Amino acid sequence: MAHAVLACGRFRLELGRPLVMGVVNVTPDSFSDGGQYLDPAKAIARARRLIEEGADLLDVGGESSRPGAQGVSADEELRRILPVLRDLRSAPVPVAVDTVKPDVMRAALAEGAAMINDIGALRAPGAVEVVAASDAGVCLMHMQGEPRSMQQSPSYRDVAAEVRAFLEQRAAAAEAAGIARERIVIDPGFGFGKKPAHNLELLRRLGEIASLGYPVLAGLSRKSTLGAITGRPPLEREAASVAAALLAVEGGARIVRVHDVAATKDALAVWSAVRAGVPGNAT
Ligand code: HH2
Repeated sequence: MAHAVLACGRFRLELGRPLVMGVVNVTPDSFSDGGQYLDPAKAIARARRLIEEGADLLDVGGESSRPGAQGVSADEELRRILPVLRDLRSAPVPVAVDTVKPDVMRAALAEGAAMINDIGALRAPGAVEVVAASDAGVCLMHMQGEPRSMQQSPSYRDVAAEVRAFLEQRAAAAEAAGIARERIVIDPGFGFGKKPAHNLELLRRLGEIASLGYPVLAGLSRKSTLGAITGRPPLEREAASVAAALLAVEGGARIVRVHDVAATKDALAVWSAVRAGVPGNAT
């Protein structure tokens, strides 16, 4: 079977092996690394470091979506991310921008962003049109509620079935608006309006999401479910995050969104080698 491909801007990413998306949070308040990379020079250095560590793509965000986050204006978001995007314009890997705002999407695409990563799955008025008018890839993520209140009382009758139905509907809306299928990635949105039990069930049943036929992106890195399991604070969750990334890939994810790129790459190299049956020659 031919390997799936993700078309995003000037890139075509082969999805025959799991890909690693490195997180660059240009924010003062992200849950695990808030404030560390708010200075553009520090964010750029971080991005370059993640590329050196083997990131297959980057995700640059200027607004935290942690539970309880208040949100920032489009102007402030752009002030944070544009210097980083400008510097990465000719980066060897695609740069995604993590935003829910059509104005931010438009400006980011004009600065060379190759992908829009939208935790709101292009539900903001005008968002689908902005992406459709570009050649960028898009990640459509499931979230119940909104960051300010999403962890207050998440509830589902069947979390995997509901997330699957939502993603199927949002992907159909994107395709209907003219976004080609090979530009679309779907994401169950671990931690977005979900209790630990919901996240674990989604991870166990990730194959049901993958069965929609779009590449699945999974973001479990450093998240609080891993803290609930290990009792560790965010910056001590690297091993747990690597384990979760491996489980996601085993469950059918094609892209994992992580803070700790080098460790995740090593773990996935082992996974790929076992899969390929040829040590040292994993593809
Ligand atoms: N998780 C976060 C942010 N964006 N995008 C996708 N597609 N999937 C995710 O799971 C996801 C995401 C939250 O992580 P982080 O960026 O580290 O934190 P914050 O939102 O506090 O900046």
